[in-house]
Amino acid sequence: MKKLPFLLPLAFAFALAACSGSSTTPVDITLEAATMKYQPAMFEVMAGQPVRLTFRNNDSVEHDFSIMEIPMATMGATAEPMAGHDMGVMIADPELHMAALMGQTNTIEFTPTKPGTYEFFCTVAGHKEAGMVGTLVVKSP
Ligand SMILES: [Cu+2]
Repeated sequence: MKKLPFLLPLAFAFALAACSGSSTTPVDITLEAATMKYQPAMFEVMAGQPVRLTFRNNDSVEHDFSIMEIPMATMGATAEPMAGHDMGVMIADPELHMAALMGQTNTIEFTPTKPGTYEFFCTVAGHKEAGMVGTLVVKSP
């Protein structure tokens, strides 16, 4: 039992995996991008509730959905990268990220764990400044 401290992080990782693998059905949220805006620009989810977020890009340029920091049951949820997607100059990688080329749709699943207000935005150069920014509200269950 002297090796227990070494095993603890492992047990913690398994516990997290067990949580994210729960049978809770994810809530479906659809977010659209058009004319340099997110629609809706604000949406609410519950802490601990798995979210399946669908991002539909109806614009004529590529866009993405990014949150720099958000506590999640699964670390760093990132959708499959899309060829040709350019995140521009970023200081750090966003913890939650998915891109969609023009006319395409992408999906990401994550489980927020901490109630709060989180800013989401598009990392493509100039897009956030042009209005591609919104708010994700995580409510207490
Ligand atoms: Cu954009």
